[in-house]
Amino acid sequence: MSNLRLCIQKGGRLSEKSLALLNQCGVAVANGGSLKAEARHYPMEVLFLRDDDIPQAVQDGVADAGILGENVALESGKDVEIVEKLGFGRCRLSLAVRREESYEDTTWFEGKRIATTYPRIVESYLKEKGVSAAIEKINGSVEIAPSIGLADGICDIVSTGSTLLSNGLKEVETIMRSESVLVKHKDLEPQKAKYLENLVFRIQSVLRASEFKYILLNAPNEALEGIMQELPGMNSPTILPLAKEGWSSLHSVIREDDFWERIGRLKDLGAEGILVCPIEKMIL
Ligand code: PRT
Ligand code: ZN
Repeated sequence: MSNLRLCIQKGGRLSEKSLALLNQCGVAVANGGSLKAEARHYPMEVLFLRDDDIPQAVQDGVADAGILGENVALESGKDVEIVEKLGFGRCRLSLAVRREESYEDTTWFEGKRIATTYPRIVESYLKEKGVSAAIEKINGSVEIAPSIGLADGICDIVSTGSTLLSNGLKEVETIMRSESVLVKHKDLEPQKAKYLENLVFRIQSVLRASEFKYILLNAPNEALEGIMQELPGMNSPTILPLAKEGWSSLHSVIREDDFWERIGRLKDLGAEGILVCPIEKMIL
């Protein structure tokens, strides 16, 4: 029976986090610098490739699945299916021009030259906006193109914005937001599809867990109803009586994103002794 073949980026920004995610899923992979590694505890082998080569490998069935930036998957134009967004490697693909330009809207780019590593994405964006500009494909150091007279503007990945800033550029349009994604071959054989499905199930449990915290608190019984309104939880909270007469302990889960606001309200409602713990896996 053949194992699942997953390719991940070799030695780039996404490599470590891809391996860490697999590890959290109980799949141990040694990154010993070789091109291929057998996973331990899972019927899978991992190929280490340049991110640009992953879409082709997955399309052609050289690999069954891959982890890469959504921007690279889209730019490749290859026929692969996005299975899951993975929440790391977040960035945006943006247009930028010299800081001193007075920019109002995309018509600024009419008849101009744009340097980018993402010609397909830029072309389809300009088409949608009805702007015609010359696209110069370059493979690295896109941010210096305007200062050396190679282009009027650029389209590149932006994360903090400090690369643009230190090259005298300003971000003027966001074309897309991107994060790492799991992609798969369009037509996997049944056994491999099962292995991948199981891996996706584990990934989802890990990702979901990172969005929530486990919360335990004590409260007087008469405050419980109000507190429960604040804690929708996974289902309904667990309530256990405390040795102290008229008091209970309540256990539930709470979303990470509005965590501090809710904690404030819980205290106002009479909650005491609040404990908050990370959740490692969350299976619904
Ligand atoms: O060798 P290989 O071809 O595999 O790698 P690569 O050099 O093509 O890609 P790599 O490892 O740099 O990035 C892999 C993926 O990480 C990208 O395709 C994005 O999906 C994602 N990602 C997230 C980023 C960034 N953040 C990022 N900040 N990719 C690149 N950058 C670069 C950007 O090109 C620019 O030079 O960082 C600079 C901007 O960062 P700020 O923080 O200054 O705005
Ligand atoms: Zn690359």
